[in-house]
Amino acid sequence: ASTLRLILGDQLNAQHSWFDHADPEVVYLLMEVRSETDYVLHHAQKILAIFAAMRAFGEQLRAAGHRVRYIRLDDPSNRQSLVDNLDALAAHYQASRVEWQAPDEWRVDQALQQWGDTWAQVHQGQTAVVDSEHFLTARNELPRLFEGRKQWLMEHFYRQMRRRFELLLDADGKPEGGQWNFDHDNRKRWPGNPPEPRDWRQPHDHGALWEMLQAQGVRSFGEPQATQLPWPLDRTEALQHLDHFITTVLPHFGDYEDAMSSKARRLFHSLLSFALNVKMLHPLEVVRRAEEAWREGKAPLAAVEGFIRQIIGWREYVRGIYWSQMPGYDERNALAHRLPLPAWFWTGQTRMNCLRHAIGQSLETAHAHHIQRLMVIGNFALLAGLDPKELHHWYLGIYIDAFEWVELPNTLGMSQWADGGIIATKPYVSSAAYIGRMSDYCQGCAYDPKQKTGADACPFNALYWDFFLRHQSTFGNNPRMGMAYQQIKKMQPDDVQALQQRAADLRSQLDTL
Ligand code: FAD
Ligand code: DLZ
Ligand code: SF4
Repeated sequence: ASTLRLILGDQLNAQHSWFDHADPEVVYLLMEVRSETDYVLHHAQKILAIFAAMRAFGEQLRAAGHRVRYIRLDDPSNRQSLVDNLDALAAHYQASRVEWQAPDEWRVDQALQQWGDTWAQVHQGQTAVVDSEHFLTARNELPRLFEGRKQWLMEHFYRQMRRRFELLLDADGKPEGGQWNFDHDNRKRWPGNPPEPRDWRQPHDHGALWEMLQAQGVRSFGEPQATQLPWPLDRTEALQHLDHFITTVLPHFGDYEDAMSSKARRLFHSLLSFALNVKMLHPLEVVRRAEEAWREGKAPLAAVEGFIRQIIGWREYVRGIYWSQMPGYDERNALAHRLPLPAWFWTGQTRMNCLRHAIGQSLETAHAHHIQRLMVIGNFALLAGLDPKELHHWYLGIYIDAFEWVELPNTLGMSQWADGGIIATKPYVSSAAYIGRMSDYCQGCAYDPKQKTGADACPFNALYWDFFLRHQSTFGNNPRMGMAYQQIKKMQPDDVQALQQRAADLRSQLDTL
């Protein structure tokens, strides 16, 4: 009788206590399966990077003396689903016990629980779900942390995390620098200087893996970059990335956190989301490194605080939202938006320069930074009224770091307000003015950011005003949106009508923009 331990593709945590010592009775299982490649159309780099990292992880476990059964996608014994393979492997190894780490996705969590219940009953075996030892908060902790509060504000959560982990606190337990949040310092446009750091990532050749995926008929989209895959594929590489980010990039992270540029895709972002989300890096080691850089005078407080907030604040908070709202969160559509995604979401071929860059870059690199995701792509989708579930599937597929626990609350909640305002107290929408302020996109655009109506007018402008008009019954009394409605009140009826007409024209021909 032996114990099987399943390791999912986003559970590549070499620090996990499972691996503290090698036990010949324990067989670790990793499997490349169609049920995971096919639940959404993935970016090619995402499948390649996950498989390559899983393979490297399996090898490293073996080298450390563990027993590993690694099922490749084209292995003839592969039944192509996690649970069907578990059935076969449990029989093969005559397992008396099967264990897995709590999955981060509701779908997989359910599937494994159901499988485990049946298997344990039929075979008188034991199952156990253990912690993934990655996150800073427990899955179901959020409702308790917000007990008695009407609005579940991230900022409230974040301050509790700062205290709990004693991050950026002075000797009296007060926030360093006298305030919790330095966001107002972090909204600069990037003037082209300091120069964007060179791409510090090490390219990997996974041409053979790509050929296998194609031979097996695995569908994907985006540039595979199979022979120069740039993502960190094991913990050693991930630590090198972290090191590079902390020493050379972090000092500028804050200033240009919200900036966008057609000349610099990464700007001063960390590109650590993949390594974090597949658990090669622990969130606490990342933020402690950032804090240390500040204490040593190597990075300004505003940059360090902003970076730490993304990880111990937003990242943990959205995970808590996910588990408090699932199942059913992915069905929410508070604004009843139903338009299909325009075809250029899959090609980047649009004359709107901001979207051409943000989507084109996403297709090429499987990455876009936060403001591109939120204030260009998400903003357009919300203004145009695209179907939030369709959009959710697009985001879940395209980004290297996209796993449902983090992608869904960001897309459906933060960016589309489709949850009715659980995450975002007001919708993240803007006209061309914001994009023009934070980027150089408008300068190279076929549309005129100053015009609201007319064939050359920037589509964001009419769609922006039309959004407020269409959703007046929902937002008209929201004090945080009062300004927009005040401005609408001052408009001439003819102007309002022209805006609505322009918006209707745009929404009827999104494919052609
Ligand atoms: P940096 O800007 O360097 O930030 C550092 C780290 O902070 C990130 O690696 C990430 O772990 C964390 N972080 C920052 N913002 C968020 C956030 N809003 N939520 C959770 N963690 C955050 N992030 C994902 O990891 N996976 C997703 O699928 C994902 N989908 C998104 C969809 C939309 C519509 C939006 C608006 C945001 C989404 N984000 C997602 C958040 C954010 O855009 C990415 O984490 C970030 O761009 C990753 O690049 P980076 O590592 O260079 O981040
Ligand atoms: C994303 C992904 C892909 C494409 N393929 C696999 C796979 O073949 N095997 C696997 O174990 N995990 C894969 N993953 C990651 C899973 O989808 C992820 O573990 C679940 O969504 C739970 O978060
Ligand atoms: Fe985007 Fe409008 Fe600016 Fe063009 S003018 S880049 S469409 S915001």
